[in-house]
Amino acid sequence: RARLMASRHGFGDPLAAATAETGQNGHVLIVDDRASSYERLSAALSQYHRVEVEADPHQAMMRAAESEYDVVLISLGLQGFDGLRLCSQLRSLERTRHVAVVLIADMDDRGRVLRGLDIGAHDFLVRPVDRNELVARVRTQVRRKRFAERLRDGVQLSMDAAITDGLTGLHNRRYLDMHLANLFEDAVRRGADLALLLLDIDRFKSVNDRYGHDVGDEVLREFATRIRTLTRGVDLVARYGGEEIVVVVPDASLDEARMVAERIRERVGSSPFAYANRTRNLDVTVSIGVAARQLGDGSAGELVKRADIALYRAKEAGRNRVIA
Ligand code: GH3
Ligand code: MG
Ligand code: MG
Ligand code: MG
Repeated sequence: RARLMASRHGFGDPLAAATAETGQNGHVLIVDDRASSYERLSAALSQYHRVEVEADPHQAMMRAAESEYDVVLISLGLQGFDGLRLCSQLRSLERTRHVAVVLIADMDDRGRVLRGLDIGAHDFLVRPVDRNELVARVRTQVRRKRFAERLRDGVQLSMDAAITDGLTGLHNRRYLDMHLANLFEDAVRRGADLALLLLDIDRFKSVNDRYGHDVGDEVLREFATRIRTLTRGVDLVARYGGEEIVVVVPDASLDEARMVAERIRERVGSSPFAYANRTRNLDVTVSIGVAARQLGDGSAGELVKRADIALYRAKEAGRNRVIA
């Protein structure tokens, strides 16, 4: 694609080649109310970018919030409006704060240019604007913005990966440890209920032994899916250990949590788990220990301990049951 664009603009034009090299054309909004000025800017830039012009700064703000511009060029010579105000508005709104702002200033506007850079403008040009310099600086901003976007996406991805269990897609133990404490403190502050379910698949070792580790993994994924369908967005579902899952249910009493647990136990045990592309299936059951916050609990750890004891008793009592 870069090569196509380079040939369209001619290999002899180094600016065109460099712009094509970014692989992205960029979307530019020029905010300027003097036709003689914006026509020149637009003519120079539209060879390389998708360019729009807006003379009204209020409209410009609305358009910037609605469209994905890479660069907003703001003339500081607008009639009755300080372009710097638009600059700081763009910076303060979530939808627009990543757009690159380039100021176009008159020779005697040095003071405002400095203030503009202070409040977040990325670059500036002084009139009379040199065409090549304009194109080069806008291209640099498009590139910089794309680079920052890739960086942000990467950071987001690795943050997601750090709190997600790779096999089941549930939250991992680290996330549970971080947020269970928050949920507990929040419940104490509000004087609200808080319940915790500890789920453990029955005789899971024998699933691995009989059918292999891969089938065990498939069962774990299906187990997680069934639990997810029975919990709400506010519930915290996390893989606690190998075949153990914790469900934290805010605002639930012991009785309410017992009913949630009973529904999960039923959903797991009532129909067999498919594996090997749904050509085979096997029966799975789960034991669940339930605990709820009591007056005098000092930390969420005490809920986990009581749920663990209840789970142990459920196993002792013959498995495939809920004990609260
Ligand atoms: P019970 O809980 O009913 O007492 O019996 P169990 O056989 O489930 O008990 P145990 O906790 O001793 O065994 C859990 C097994 O889960 C052991 C381990 O091999 C298996 N396991 C843990 N993590 C994974 C995993 O990610 N994939 C697979 N396939 N197996 C796992
Ligand atoms: Mg276990
Ligand atoms: Mg066990
Ligand atoms: Mg088990």
